[in-house]
Amino acid sequence: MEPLFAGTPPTADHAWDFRGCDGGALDSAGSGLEATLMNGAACTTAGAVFDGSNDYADLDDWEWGGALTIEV
Ligand SMILES: [Ca+2]
Repeated sequence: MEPLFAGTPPTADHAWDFRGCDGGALDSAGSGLEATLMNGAACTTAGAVFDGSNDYADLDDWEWGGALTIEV
């Protein structure tokens, strides 16, 4: 089977790990940007859990653009 991606994956500019968080998570890249879970979204040891009704993660604002990839 051929790999879907050959080579070294790029390093993320920002990443938020919700496993074991406390209502939100700080950017693990050290930017200070915070993601806050809203409207019932909860932190668990497996990550953020959304109840299916109006939940979201509110990210601090930052300037971004150009080519990008988002992974969830
Ligand atoms: Ca909700």
